[in-house]
Amino acid sequence: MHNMLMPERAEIPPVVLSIAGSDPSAGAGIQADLLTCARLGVHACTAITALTIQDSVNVQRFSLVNPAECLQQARVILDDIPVRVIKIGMLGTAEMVRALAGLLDAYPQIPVVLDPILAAGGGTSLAGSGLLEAMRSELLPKVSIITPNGPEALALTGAEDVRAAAVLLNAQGAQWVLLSGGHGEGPKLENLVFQGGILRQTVIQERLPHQYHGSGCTLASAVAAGLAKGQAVMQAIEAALAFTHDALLHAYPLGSGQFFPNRFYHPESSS
Ligand code: PXL
Repeated sequence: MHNMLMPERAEIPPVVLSIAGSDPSAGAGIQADLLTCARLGVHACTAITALTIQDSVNVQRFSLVNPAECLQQARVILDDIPVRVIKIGMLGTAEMVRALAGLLDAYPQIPVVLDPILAAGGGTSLAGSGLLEAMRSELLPKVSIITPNGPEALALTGAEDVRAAAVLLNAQGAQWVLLSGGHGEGPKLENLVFQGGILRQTVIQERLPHQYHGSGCTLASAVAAGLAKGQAVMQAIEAALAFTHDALLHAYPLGSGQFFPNRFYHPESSS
């Protein structure tokens, strides 16, 4: 019998698995990943690593999900659903990193996009002791694209400038480094793409005036969504930078703090 609830030919979107923390304001975290992927036509499955308690100003506190339970969330999805890309956000502790590194070993064919979250936009640390070292030694060798901002790249490598940091991240195993330029100064920002220790692309953008909540999550998710749709790495990176810039250009204030990226903005429907 014809099933009235199923379209004749179901359009099946590509799937990203987002492993990240929950942000109740939906500016950052797993909610940002869901919104970004949805807007880009990608189905995001989720495995939650942490529950944060935060508003538009800052994270007040957070509690971590037990790593074994986080892994189970991911494993049942990976065993049932054809995940094209794994996107990783807030991990919180070295234990979570180690658990996840073990999981990734079982799925070596799935590309991994890592947004190395160390702190909330408002400054609160989201990194437990040993997190940096565990990320460096256990996670970087399994990463296809890492998307640090300047401070994250410096903290992860101990380098004194961001270009040297990107080269080190490649050397430590991350195949591609998308170093976002939002934390610098001046009217223009420089996003740099490194592969094999070599600068492959520079994308200059206008610096926008506000503080934004979840710009990094939006960027990394958009990269993951592009890869899931079959784009080549450089194409996915350039499209993600453009998408994030548009979302920030049209960002809106909701609370008293940072602006929220506008992931509903459609250029064609804006006139
Ligand atoms: O924007 C970084 C970030 C990522 N993930 C979660 C967060 C934040 C910032 O607050 O709360 C869950």
